[in-house]
Amino acid sequence: MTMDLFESVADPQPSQEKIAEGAMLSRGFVGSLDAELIGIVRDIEAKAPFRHMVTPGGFRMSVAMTNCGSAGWITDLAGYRYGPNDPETGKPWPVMPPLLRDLAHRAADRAGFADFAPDVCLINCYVPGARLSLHQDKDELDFGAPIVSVSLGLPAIFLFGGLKRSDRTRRFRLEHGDVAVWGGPSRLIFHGIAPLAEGEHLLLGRQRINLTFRKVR
Ligand code: MD3
Ligand code: FE
Repeated sequence: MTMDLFESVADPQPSQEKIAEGAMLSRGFVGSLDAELIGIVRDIEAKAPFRHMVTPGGFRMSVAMTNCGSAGWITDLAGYRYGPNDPETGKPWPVMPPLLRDLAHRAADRAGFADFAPDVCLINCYVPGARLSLHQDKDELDFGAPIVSVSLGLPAIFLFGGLKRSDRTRRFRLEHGDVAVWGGPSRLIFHGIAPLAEGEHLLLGRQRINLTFRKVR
C-alpha cells in the first residue's frame, strides 16, 4: 500500500473524457512510462524498420509504419490485410512486449472494455506534414473488441467523424501520453489525422508516434 501511495504521486489519476458512445479519451494515461515506451519502439524499429507503404490505389503513405505482435497490418497494390510476416524482411513481426499488452489492457479496462487481449500493435510514425486521411479500421475479424491508441511526441489534430464518410467531423488535440479507446457503437467511426504541424518534442524531436492495439483474429 506504500507502493500505491508512491505511484499515485508519480502518476496522478488522469482524467477520462467521453467523446462519443464507446469512445473515451484518457489524457496523460501513459504517465511516466513514456520513455520506456519510446525505448520499446526503438527496439521494434531495429528489427522491423518504419516504412512508407503503398495503398491499393498506388499512393505512397506519408505516415511510416511498422508492427509488433502475432500479425501486422500491411498495404500494397494487392490491398489492405494483416499478415504474420514483415514483407520487407520475410521474418515474423517482433513479439508484442508485455508492457505494451498490459498498458492496452489497462486502458481498455478503464474505458469499460474488460479482458481486451490485443494480438497486433500497429505503430505509425509522423513527421511534420504527414497525415492520415479519413478511414475506418475494418480489416479486423472481430468488431466486438475495441481499439486502443497511444500517442507520443508531437501533438496532432485527430478528426472524429461518424459512421458515414460524409458525416461532419469533430477535432480533438491528441498530445504526448494521451490514450484513446474506441469500441462498441464507435468501433467503425470514420477518423483521421490532420497534417502534423511543425514542432519539436523533448523526447521525440520532430516526430509523432502512435500505437494502435487491435484484436485481429
Ligand atoms: C477512431 N491511427 O492507425 S488513432 C490507424 O493517430 C489510425 O495514428 C491514428 O487511425 C493515429 O488506423 C488515429 C486515434 C483514435 C482515437 C480515437 C478514435 C482513433 C479513433 C475513436 C474512434 C475511432
Ligand atoms: Fe484508424
